[in-house]
Amino acid sequence: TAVEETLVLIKPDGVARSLTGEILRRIEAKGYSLVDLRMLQADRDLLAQHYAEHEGKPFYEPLVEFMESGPIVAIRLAGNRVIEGFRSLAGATDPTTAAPGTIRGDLARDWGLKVQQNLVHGSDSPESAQRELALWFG
Ligand code: DAT
Ligand code: MG
Repeated sequence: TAVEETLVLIKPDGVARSLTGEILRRIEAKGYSLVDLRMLQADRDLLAQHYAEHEGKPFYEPLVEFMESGPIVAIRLAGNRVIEGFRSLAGATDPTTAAPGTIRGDLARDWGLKVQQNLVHGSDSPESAQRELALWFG
C-alpha cells in the first residue's frame, strides 16, 4: 500500500511570527517527508471549501478572516500514520491546554480573540486528507 499523506498548513500566525522554520524543523526531525510545499494567500472560496464542516459555528467567520489575513505555507507530508502522527505533534486545538512538547503547546497561546490562533492545521482522517490535498495542491 502507498505511504499515507496529509495536508499540513502553517497558518498566518505561524508565518507572521517567523515560526515556519521551527515548525518545519519539528516535522523533519520527527522523520516525516516533505513531498511538496508552497506559500500562498488563500482566498475565501478555498477557505470556505477547506472549512466547510465548520460553517455556521460561532468561530467560523473569525476563522476564515484570520486564515485570509496573510500568507500560509501548505505542505504535502508523507509517512506511515502521518495523519495521526502530525496531529499528535501539533497538540490539542486550544493552545492553552495543548501539551507542552507539542507545536501548539510550546509555541501558541490564547490571545483573547474569537478564534484560536494555533499555528498549524493537519487533516483529521484519510478522507479529509484526500479532499484537502486536492484543494490545496490540485
Ligand atoms: P483542529 O484545527 O484542531 O482540527 P477544528 O477542526 O475543530 O480543530 O477547528 C478548526 C479551527 O477552528 C481550529 O484550529 C481553531 C478554530 N476553532 C475551533 N474550535 C474553536 C473554538 N471553540 N473557539 C475558537 N476557535 C476555534
Ligand atoms: Mg480540523
